[in-house]
Amino acid sequence: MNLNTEYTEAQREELIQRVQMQMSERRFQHVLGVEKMAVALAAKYGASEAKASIAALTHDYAKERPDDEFQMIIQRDGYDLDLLNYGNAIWHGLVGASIVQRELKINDEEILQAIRLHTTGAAEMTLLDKIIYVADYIEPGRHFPGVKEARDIALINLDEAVAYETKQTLLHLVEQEQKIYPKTIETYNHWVVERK
Ligand code: DGI
Ligand code: FE
Ligand code: FE
Repeated sequence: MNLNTEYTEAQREELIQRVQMQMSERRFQHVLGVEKMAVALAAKYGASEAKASIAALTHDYAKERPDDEFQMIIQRDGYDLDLLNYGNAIWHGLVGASIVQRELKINDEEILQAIRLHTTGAAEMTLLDKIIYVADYIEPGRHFPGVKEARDIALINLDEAVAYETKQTLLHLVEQEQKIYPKTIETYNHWVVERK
């Protein structure tokens, strides 16, 4: 994907087809929902709609890859080996971005970073990072307690939406007694505690 040229409808269609081949119909519909939300948020908050579209369409590209593929890449490419103590939830974005880069030839660093951070967030996030993080949470196909509140906040204040989602996600993970990835805690400390 060469972003020096325009992002044409034909390129978008080709990307959609390649993404669709990688996942279940259900997940593909989620991805289309995230794209719709991300483009709307980009228009509202003044980000590149093309980059929002591409990052949204590719954010879960690697989610259905087997664990051993991620484990191999983590060891081969010099990632922090502590990552091996986590699973697909953490790997599919953080490591998945390198699969997107290699297979789809998407080299735009802003897009790749938004993919990397889409699950955990980070203390430092660009406008595009926030848009993908929030769009993933509030896309029209999501149904869970609190999603309406998250949608309402996202229309008013994007940073507030990042904080709300981060707190809800952490509450959910603790409730389920899931292992918390350190970056998820950094996101919480920055956006929920320090930003106040
Ligand atoms: O890929 P999606 O389902 O569209 O959404 P996602 O990438 O935001 O989240 C995937 C899962 O990861 C979701 O169930 C929440 C979970 N998650 C987020 N932060 C952490 C986490 N799971 C663990 N174990 N630890 C985390 O820090
Ligand atoms: Fe994801
Ligand atoms: Fe997603």
